Amino acid sequence: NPAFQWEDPLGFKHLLTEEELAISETAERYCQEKMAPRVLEAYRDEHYDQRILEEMGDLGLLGATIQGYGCAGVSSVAGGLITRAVERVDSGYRSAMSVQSSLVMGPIYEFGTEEQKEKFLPEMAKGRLLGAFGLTEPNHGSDPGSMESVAKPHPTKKGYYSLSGAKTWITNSPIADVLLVWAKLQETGKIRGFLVERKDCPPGTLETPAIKNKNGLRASITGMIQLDNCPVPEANMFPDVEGLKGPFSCLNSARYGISLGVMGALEDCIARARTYALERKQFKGNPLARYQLVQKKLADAATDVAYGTLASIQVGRLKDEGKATPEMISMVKRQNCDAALRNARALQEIFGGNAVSDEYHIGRHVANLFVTQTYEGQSDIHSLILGRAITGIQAFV
Ligand code: TGC
Ligand code: FAD
Repeated sequence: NPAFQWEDPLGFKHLLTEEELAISETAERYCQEKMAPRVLEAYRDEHYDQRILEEMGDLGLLGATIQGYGCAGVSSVAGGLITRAVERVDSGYRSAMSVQSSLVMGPIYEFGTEEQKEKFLPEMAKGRLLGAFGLTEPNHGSDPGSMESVAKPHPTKKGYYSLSGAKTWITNSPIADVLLVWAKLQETGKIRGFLVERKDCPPGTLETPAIKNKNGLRASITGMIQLDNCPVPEANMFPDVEGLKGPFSCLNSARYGISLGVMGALEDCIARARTYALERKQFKGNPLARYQLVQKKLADAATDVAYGTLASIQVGRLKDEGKATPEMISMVKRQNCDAALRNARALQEIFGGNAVSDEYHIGRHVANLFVTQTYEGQSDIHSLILGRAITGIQAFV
């Protein structure tokens, strides 16, 4: 007789292949043994240990869905299981990895020239070159189509563009070696992607100041990208893709990864809240877990994890068959991020005053999950993407 597993209530593991199970186990083991012991200090100090990316590279966890160029070539579901394992420890660690894998390696693989792929992908897969993705600007977040960053032919350097503009809230930017910057070509007004290599930028043309004192995602580094007539060789522009579908195609993979990642964070909240509720006693020596209101919080969260995980597995399978639409990805990104934040906030109550101590970890997850609901399309923006698809009416403007 099968027994109910509270860690996997609807048995999603039965849907995984042997290879996906093995990848998930490798990622979980690494994350719990090597990442988890670092996270408290990293979060307190707002410090990202760059060796993490190299360690992940050694295990083949970076750009894992890419075929060739030193990458593992696994399924989208396996890629999502990696983000789930990383985000079980911390959303900031997952963020640093998602940007590297989905938002920089992904577009180089999808849109880059053969030279760009060979130059960047193998080193990025090893975690020796770090990437950042610059789309959001100080005046344009949800509406990146209105961006002001501009690229024009360089006035003195033949074969170069000159990039000017500012990007903000950019994960990894202060420490990135290669910054994928989306800017409008002055001559056409169309958005194009440029690979800006920090080592080649003359002094004063590229600045990447950190945004300090964040109250979420403190274990990842976030900053700005400021470009002042920065020369970038034409060979570093993606040759063919133009318009918003360039950056948005990469976002499809990253948003998919987040949909499973946040399930990992919520699973960690459930496990910690369950342990706490079983140990903490109030009113005549009863454990908190004895009380119905506490049990409902755990039941709600376990149900949302089970449903959210199954939905993401389904979308991942369709993605690999070329049958997933961007709206499906909006649906699982929005639903799982909202559910993770809502349930994490409810589970936080179980810890009473101890929730305020970072050593119980739940407050860190809650602060992080607010960010996951905001970046890569805030949840209300995904509602409008879905509403447009349902009604045929555009409600953004
Ligand atoms: P819209 O008219 O909808 O689309 C313009 C063109 O883009 C195409 N497109 C897509 N293509 C592929 N996949 C998608 N998901 C796509 N969404 C749109 C579309 O087909 C069209 O192509 P074409 O050929 O007809 O020109 O454009 P809009 O300006 O009306 O867009 C509105 C909206 C709200 C959908 C869009 O702007 C949006 O999604 N806003 C949210 C912004 C966002 O997600 N920013 C993410 C920044 S990166 C980030 O947060 C990284 S955090 C990483 C981490 O740390 O983990
Ligand atoms: P706004 O666009 O100003 O929106 C504010 C609020 O208004 C939101 O709730 C939004 O839903 C709502 N709103 C906006 N327009 C509408 C509308 N038409 N109808 C209804 N409601 C609306 N960006 C990158 O490019 N690269 C990165 O690596 C990256 N990393 C990030 C890391 C962190 C820690 C954070 C916090 C953000 C990061 N971002 C990154 C930026 C992120 O994508 C944006 O913050 C996000 O897209 C929202 O943009 P905004 O902050 O400008 O909010």
